[in-house]
Amino acid sequence: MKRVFSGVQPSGVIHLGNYFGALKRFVDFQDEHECFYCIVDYHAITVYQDPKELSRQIEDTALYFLAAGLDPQKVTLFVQSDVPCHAELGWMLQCIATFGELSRMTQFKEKSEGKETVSGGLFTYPALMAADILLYDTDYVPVGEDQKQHVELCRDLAERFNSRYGPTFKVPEPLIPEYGARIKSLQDPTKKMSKSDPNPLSYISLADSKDEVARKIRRAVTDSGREVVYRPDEKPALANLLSIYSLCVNKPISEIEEMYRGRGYADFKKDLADVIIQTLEPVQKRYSEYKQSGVLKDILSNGAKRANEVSSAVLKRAKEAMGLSTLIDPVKRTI
Ligand code: AQP
Repeated sequence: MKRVFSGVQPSGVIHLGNYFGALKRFVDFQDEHECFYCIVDYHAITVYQDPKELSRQIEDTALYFLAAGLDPQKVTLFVQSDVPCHAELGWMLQCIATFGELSRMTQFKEKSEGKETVSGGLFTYPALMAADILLYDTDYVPVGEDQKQHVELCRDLAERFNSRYGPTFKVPEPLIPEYGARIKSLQDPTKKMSKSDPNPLSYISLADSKDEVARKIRRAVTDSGREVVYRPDEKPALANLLSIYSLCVNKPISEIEEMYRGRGYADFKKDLADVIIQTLEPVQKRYSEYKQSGVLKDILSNGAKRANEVSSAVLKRAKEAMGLSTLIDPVKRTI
């Protein structure tokens, strides 16, 4: 079976972009691939997180993974900081990555822009992300478009390591979806929908109530005119809303344009709110069921155990290749 790895940061409420760009797709792999899905809490702390909020968000993110339809019997679901190999290989790969290539990461440029202070972790986190992926001999990494550059860096680091120290890592492939790879902010279609956006009107969270969804869609920016047509260059805000509609009902955009021919934005937006609500309903129901069941701790403990077994064997391989000490066996964690 081919291996799949991907992660989500517990840096805020999971939104429709994370759902269509990541979570929903994760489910599609679980029957025919060996999947490792990770809540990447070390990534989240590259910017300040309130400790209480962070531990709540770790739990919440894990619950949304399950609520999206992941079966804990089929996939390995775990929290990054429970598996020490991630931080260890992350450091080793920071020593392989160059200052120049880390400086070129557009996400670093975007997240550091205008900030008075920026953590070292925010700069080096793509090396940690590369470690996350390489530790599982991953074949495929399903991600949204914003993460493509980081997966490409991961490939470069794996190839550089292999050519310097001998074949050690499998070189993974990013899997970017044709649709849903970049859902935009509802308030500014030049920006992606993002968890850490301070304006909650910019995103639909998976936890939003029916009223909140309806209000956010009503307030979503649209472009001039009243024709419901998909023209991303001319009408980027409307194109984004049409993409969301199409993902919710799983129909091509052309069919939706046809449905709204001769009708205005108001009709379209009202129906869009309804299809989003219908998409969220089963997810929210499963979320509550999992939350009440109290099984999460066991699922994450089992996941950490399995992730630790697999990743420690790969870490050992990498330490040996580099000539680092392996007196403390990364698999057994004892001498
Ligand atoms: N707007 C988006 N459209 C499609 N896919 C998206 N993803 C994120 N935003 C969109 C995909 O969701 C997965 C998890 O993302 P992440 O938690 O690693 O962080 P991110 O990419 O930085 O997403 P956010 O929501 O913008 O978080 P913050 O605000 O904390 O940085 C990834 O596969 C990502 O591609």
